[in-house]
Amino acid sequence: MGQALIVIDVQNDFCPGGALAVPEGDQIVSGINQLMQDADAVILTQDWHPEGHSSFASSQDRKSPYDLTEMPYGPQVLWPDHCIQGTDGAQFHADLNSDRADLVIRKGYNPAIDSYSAFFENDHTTPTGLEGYLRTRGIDSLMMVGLATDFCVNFSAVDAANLGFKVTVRSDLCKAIDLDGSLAAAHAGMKSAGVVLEQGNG
Ligand code: VGL
Ligand code: ZN
Repeated sequence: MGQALIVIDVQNDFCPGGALAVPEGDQIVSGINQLMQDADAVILTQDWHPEGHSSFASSQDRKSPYDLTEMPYGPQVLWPDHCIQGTDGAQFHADLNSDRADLVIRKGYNPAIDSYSAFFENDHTTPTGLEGYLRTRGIDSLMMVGLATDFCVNFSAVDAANLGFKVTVRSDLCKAIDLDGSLAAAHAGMKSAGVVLEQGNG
């Protein structure tokens, strides 16, 4: 059975200079391009929000970026406006070899629900369709890289492991936001879900 490389949200807004910049987010791009060379399948995810998305602090009364709020589906961090559909910030980093992708899966387009994971929106029930795509292609093993380690990579890896995929995260090809211990919590959560965290081979 095949393996897929899943590249999470390597987009301008998550790189230095972007609206929700992840420190050193751009430094993983060339390593990811190299990994693409021997992957059976390459899938890119793209955070893709409509203007005024409910996860934006600007869309809520008296809230600032990085505040926590309560949504009908549970707690939600509020973010600066980012990855708005069609904007330059939502485009892939210019050096990412996006031509190599078999599939680009967009997420976060539902105005009322955020979507960190490549598999389910943050209500943990609405599917993105990626599971079906992978299963019908006979892919049972996933390598994950990208941004941000503690949000979209973490949620994607844990969901994939819970769905029964064999999941490895290349931590050296991910970068974190690290809000209030979120990176340590993500590492612990991924390990307990059975995700293998790998540092690469030099
Ligand atoms: C992400 C926060 C908001 C991510 C996306 O890609 O990790 N984080 N939207
Ligand atoms: Zn987002």
